[in-house]
Amino acid sequence: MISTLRILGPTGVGKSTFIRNVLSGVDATHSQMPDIGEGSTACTQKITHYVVDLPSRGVAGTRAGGRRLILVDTPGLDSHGTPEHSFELLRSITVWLASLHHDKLKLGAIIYMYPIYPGRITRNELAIFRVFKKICGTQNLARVITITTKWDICPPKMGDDREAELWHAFLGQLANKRGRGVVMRLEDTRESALNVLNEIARHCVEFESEPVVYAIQREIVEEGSLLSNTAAAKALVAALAQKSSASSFGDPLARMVAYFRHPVSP
Ligand SMILES: Nc1nc2c(ncn2[C@@H]2O[C@H](COP(=O)(O)OP(=O)(O)O)[C@@H](O)[C@H]2O)c(=O)[nH]1
Ligand SMILES: [Mg+2]
Repeated sequence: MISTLRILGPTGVGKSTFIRNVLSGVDATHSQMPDIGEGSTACTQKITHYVVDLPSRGVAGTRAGGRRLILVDTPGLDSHGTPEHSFELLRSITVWLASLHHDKLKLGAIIYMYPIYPGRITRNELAIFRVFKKICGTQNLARVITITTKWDICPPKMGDDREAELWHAFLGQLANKRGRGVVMRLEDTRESALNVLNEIARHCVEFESEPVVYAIQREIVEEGSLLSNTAAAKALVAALAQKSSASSFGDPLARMVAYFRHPVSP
């Protein structure tokens, strides 16, 4: 059984660190290891896949034994400075999700990582959450696994406040709906990475019989929308326009439409 896990989150949150800890915990012989960034430097420039074969007895006794997990490391949508990089990332995430749906393959889970430290959630991060929500569809957020990092450098009281703030800003809409969103705390250790992986694998098993159609899959594959007309693309344009001053950015929508017409490799 194969479960594909898409890992998203801002640059520097610890996506590559998590994958590295998982790989070294499950199989010490892995030749390909993700590079770790310094601070908030973007090390992950491209979407990269890592294959994790769980031992047949499972990890710490889950039913997920013998399962193959494919971890897809995805750079932050706001990582690289130029809007074209963000457009390209949205394009590749969309192509990937749309082709999965088109081929009737299921996505095990979407994992969103967020650093609990430092700082409060900024307007720009809220805008990026909005893009993410539009990719998923609000009704599917309960299926997203949210992982928080950097607890070791965060004062405990502040951590609890941030977690509540994150829940409210990101997953708050779930409270009145199905309320099944999962938020997990991750440390930069092999043990913590495997515990979290275990929970993720359990989640995949639990929801296997209830496949989800994410909003952008529906829009692109079922409704035949152009990427620039999707809700996620519109939210990304709004996020980027908010971040940059109007004069340096030009007309964001026109710039995105032009990019999607003639994409160039970033
Ligand atoms: N203090 C602390 N640092 C972390 C943690 N996770 C990752 N880092 C550091 O954060 C930086 C960025 O990590 P990286 O995995 O490259 O982030 P990515 O851009 O999301 O892939 C690196 O210096 C990591 O060592 C954590 O839980 N606590
Ligand atoms: Mg990385």
